[in-house]
Amino acid sequence: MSKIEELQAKIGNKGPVRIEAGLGSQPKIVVATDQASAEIYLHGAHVTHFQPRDETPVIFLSSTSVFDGHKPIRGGIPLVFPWFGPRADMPALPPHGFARTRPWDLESCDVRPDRSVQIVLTTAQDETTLRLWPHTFSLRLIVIVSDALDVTLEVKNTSQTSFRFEEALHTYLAVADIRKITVDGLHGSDYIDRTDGEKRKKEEAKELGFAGETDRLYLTSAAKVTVHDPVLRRSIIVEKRHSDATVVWNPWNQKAAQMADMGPDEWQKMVCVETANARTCAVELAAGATHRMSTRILA
Ligand code: TA6
Repeated sequence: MSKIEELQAKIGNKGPVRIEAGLGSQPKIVVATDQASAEIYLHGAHVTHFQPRDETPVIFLSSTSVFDGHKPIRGGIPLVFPWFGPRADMPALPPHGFARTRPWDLESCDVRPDRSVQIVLTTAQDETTLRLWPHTFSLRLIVIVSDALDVTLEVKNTSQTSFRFEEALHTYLAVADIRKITVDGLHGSDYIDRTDGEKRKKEEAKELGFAGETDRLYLTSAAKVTVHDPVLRRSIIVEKRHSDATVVWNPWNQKAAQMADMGPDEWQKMVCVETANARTCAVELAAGATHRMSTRILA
């Protein structure tokens, strides 16, 4: 039995949900309800598509992303765990940790009474992760597709001692033109400007606009963030729970040109608004304890 047949047999005949061979023949879960459509790859438990009915896609996916079951997917919602960006003490390790490059397992798939679909994916430590990070853990990604997209990353510490970790739902939102959008919900928050020597600053803009490379880690940002897109005449709302940090990122033309997996000029069509806990917001998790960080994305 192929992996795809095995997964299809596991979920059975679930009406709005099916398993398909995605790009690079990688298994993906396809959800199509009367409220929205969504796609999730098992590689990295990676949501690559979300589109409410009567809307254009809300999530951006690069047309040149690699789908080889090893490299991270470019676009969608990469999962960042257990460190954010390059690891401070070991910069040679994979940036953003290993959750986004792991093969995840399908735990369950349910159509709920309100016709939303809940998919749960899991992974845990193995020899590879223990070489990179010496802790045992289990992760669950809970995705609910309704007219909104709800994503929860659950981290359980299965070891005998506490550990500290960083995390992010590194969400690539689809926009018509990065130069025309504005982002609100960040005014007054302290941030680390990663394009300016990691200087600590305070967000003075009531509405953040974009005119060049932007890479900001907001450290006092638990409230919802809204992306206003006047060209598409829509606002994307990113609500957060148990997340004190928000990252806003666009590579702009020069950085994007160095990225082999970002399609030509596609940097103009995306903005990352990441629900996160990083740096001073990193999570300290006691032995046996569980932490859940969630985002709800609606347009
Ligand atoms: O979250 C923003 C960021 O850390 C940027 O610094 C940027 O490089 C980006 O993530 C993408 O990282 P990646 O490892 O996916 O190329």
